[in-house]
Amino acid sequence: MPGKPLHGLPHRYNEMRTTKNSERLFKLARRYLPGGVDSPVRAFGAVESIPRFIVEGNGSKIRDADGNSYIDYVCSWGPLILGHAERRIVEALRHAAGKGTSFGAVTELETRLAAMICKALPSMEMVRFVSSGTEAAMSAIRLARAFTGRDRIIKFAGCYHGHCDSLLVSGGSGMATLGIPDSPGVTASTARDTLVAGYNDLDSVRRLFAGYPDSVAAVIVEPIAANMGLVHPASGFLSGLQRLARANGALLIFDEVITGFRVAYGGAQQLYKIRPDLTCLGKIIGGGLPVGAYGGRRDIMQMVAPSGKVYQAGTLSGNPLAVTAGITTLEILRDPSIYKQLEDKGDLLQEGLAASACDACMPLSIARQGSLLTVFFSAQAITDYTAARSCDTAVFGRFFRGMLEQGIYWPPSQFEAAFLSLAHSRQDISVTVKAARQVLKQIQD
Ligand code: KE4
Repeated sequence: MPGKPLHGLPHRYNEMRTTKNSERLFKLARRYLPGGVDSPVRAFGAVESIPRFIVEGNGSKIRDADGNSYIDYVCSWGPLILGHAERRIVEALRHAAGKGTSFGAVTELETRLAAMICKALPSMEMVRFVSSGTEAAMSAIRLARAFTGRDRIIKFAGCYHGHCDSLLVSGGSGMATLGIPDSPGVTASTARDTLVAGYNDLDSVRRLFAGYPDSVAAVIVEPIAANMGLVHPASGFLSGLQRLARANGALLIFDEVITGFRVAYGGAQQLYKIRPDLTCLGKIIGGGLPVGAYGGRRDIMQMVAPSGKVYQAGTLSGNPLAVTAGITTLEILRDPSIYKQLEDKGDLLQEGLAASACDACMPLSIARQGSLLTVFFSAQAITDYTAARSCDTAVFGRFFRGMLEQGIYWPPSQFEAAFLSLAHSRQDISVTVKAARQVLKQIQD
């Protein structure tokens, strides 16, 4: 209820949660912001619910404008691996802000964060900071085209790399197709330079290279996909991509905006021992403030202006506050015990959710990598976008709304991943599992 202390957990079950302030604020927001939001998924359209207007976060909890508190499994879509308002990050920001918020000039901070990233991900011999994952992917694509002198890109159905035109493209029917615009405003000519393959389908990639010889600049892939829900690469998929790219004179780009520093300090490329030519980063490296980055082989990165001719720029690139939050976050993540703690939390949640599904006789398929997890409402294992789209999104919507009622803020889409943070306690996970058991049983009754 209003004014309920943020830490006022455990939740009282079945308590009616008023949403009148969120409804009022959403109505007002829709007057000024398209759909009332600044990013579509926040509108809760996929789950037919009123978006909760959040006023505060602390640790694993968030509180909305009606005073309802929730255990948060969105965590700002990944950046908050240490939880909300982490004390050391807030203190570092407070100190940095007192010295100015932006200079549009070089600072030693950017070099420090770049050096930390290059040490964590050795494939990244040089780095350029931007302000979002979209900018990182967009710039990496431009650079790959310049380096190879080729126009075409191969991406994968179900993978998302931000909203730049070249990558807002989906496959036609079936796989290994010419791209079609995923949004009005993306021109057919732009989409024609993007080829779409099937995730975990190396043959579809072979067919595209054979069908468009000497014209593919790069293959861009989420090494562990998390935008169709979490889908692991099949054994040999990533190494196969690397072989095919090299054999055809194309670059391999890992989009690690989600997986970077999430699944391991060295990202998915550390787990799978693959050295991509370029990598995109975001989210965690900004500690909750706007940062993206792209980087990779020195011979490629030297082409970026002003050392080379590939133009890319940004008023707030390498912003001192954002970089301070990133440095502080990565310094904390350097403690190797942290990824074991995150693994244990993820395992506890996965076990509990699987048991709840079993108790409720609800066929679910749960995919997890460390603190990244998706509950698929499907009895089959999800290995690609076609399988992901077969999930029962209506039942997912009921699950989401039921969990929200129970004070669990689950990602509002079947095709997103849930994020645990270091701040999620065993108590949080126990409350979450109990809520899931109750909600899944209600759905089945
Ligand atoms: P941003 O431009 O949103 O910072 O990053 C784009 C991006 C690039 N690459 C990957 C693998 C990504 O997942 C993203 C963005 N992730 C989504 C969540 N799946 C952001 C949430 C949103 O769009 O509001």
